[in-house]
Amino acid sequence: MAGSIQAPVTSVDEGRVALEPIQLVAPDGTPTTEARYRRDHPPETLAWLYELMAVTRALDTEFVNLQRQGELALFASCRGQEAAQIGSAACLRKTDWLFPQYREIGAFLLRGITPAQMGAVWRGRWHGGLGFTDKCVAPISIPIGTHGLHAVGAAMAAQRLGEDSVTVAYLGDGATSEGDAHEALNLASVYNAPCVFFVQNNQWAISVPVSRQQAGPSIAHRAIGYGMPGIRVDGNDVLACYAVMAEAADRARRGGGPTLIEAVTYRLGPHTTSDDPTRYRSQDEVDRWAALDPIPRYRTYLQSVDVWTERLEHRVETRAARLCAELRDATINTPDMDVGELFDTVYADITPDLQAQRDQLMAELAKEA
Ligand SMILES: Cc1ncc(C[n+]2csc(CCOP(=O)(O)OP(=O)(O)O)c2C)c(N)n1
Ligand SMILES: [Mg+2]
Repeated sequence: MAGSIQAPVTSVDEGRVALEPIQLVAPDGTPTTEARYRRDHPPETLAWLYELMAVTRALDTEFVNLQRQGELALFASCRGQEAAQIGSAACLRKTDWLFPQYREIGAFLLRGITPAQMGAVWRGRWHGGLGFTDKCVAPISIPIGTHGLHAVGAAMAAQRLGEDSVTVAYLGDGATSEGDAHEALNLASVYNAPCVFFVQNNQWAISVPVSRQQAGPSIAHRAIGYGMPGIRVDGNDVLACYAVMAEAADRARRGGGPTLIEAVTYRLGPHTTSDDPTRYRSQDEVDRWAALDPIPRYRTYLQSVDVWTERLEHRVETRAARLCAELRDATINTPDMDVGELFDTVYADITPDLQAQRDQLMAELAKEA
């Protein structure tokens, strides 16, 4: 009966989702005319964002080197996505929970997760991911899309505990095609959860282009159907990513519910070190996006506002070199942890089944020794 259908709790003006991404700094490093958001942060903040992006790039490169030298089986580079990751995480509080996919090295660095801790994940040590939660960062999620639901659950928990923290789910463009992502978005909007969905649309899900992920105008436009604000942002513009995330987090914190942000960016490297992207994308396309590299763009902007100095560059290079050395040393030289702990840390008291498995593994390892 049509008359009994209730109006939606939230109404979103469909015109709010603009196709043109929000941009505060143009690719040539000049400020745009966008006036809704601020770009006039204190010089220390502007310099800090640059430092984080540049150090992320350096660490990412060192990770790839370590993999190529046979020290890691696999690595997923975030080259090209530094602005999206740093901008989106830098405006949050340290108590806001991040739920990453697997490519968010920039966000990890920003949260103070050490290179050794990041390296342990990609080295495949059994304790890889431990220590992340101390920084309000969930362990990386290889099963695509599942962590969106965890982010919503954590947001709902914060809501019930009366905390004003926000959770952020980092999803890829490919992840938005997963049923879990739909469930997470729907649940968040129905429960008005303080959760921001930050989709890094890096144009590819392995070899599948974003055009095969959705038939609508954009990923952000799906927000209309969920009854939440959706916004497209230039994912290669760190100040724009900072601004739209700050706005969305503030809204969520004040009880205004979730937001779907689509950061339009590009994965400059292969999907992982096991991938050969020349089999599915053209060099022309890569070159076009390389010209939009977020780091030189932001450096040009900082030069124009007199924040970039030789001293800053030197500080960045020194820190990058130190952290890369830490990563290399920890990855290669950290002794393997006692594998027995894998069983001991599941429950407060080990169950008989686990004890039997532990004994069996230890006996087999003893035979090999
Ligand atoms: C549930 C699930 N299905 C398939 C895969 C295999 N897989 C790994 S990465 C990936 C693509 C993800 O693309 P996107 O979400 O765009 O993230 P990106 O890798 O581009 O950062 C797929 C399909 C997986 N890990 N989990
Ligand atoms: Mg992708």
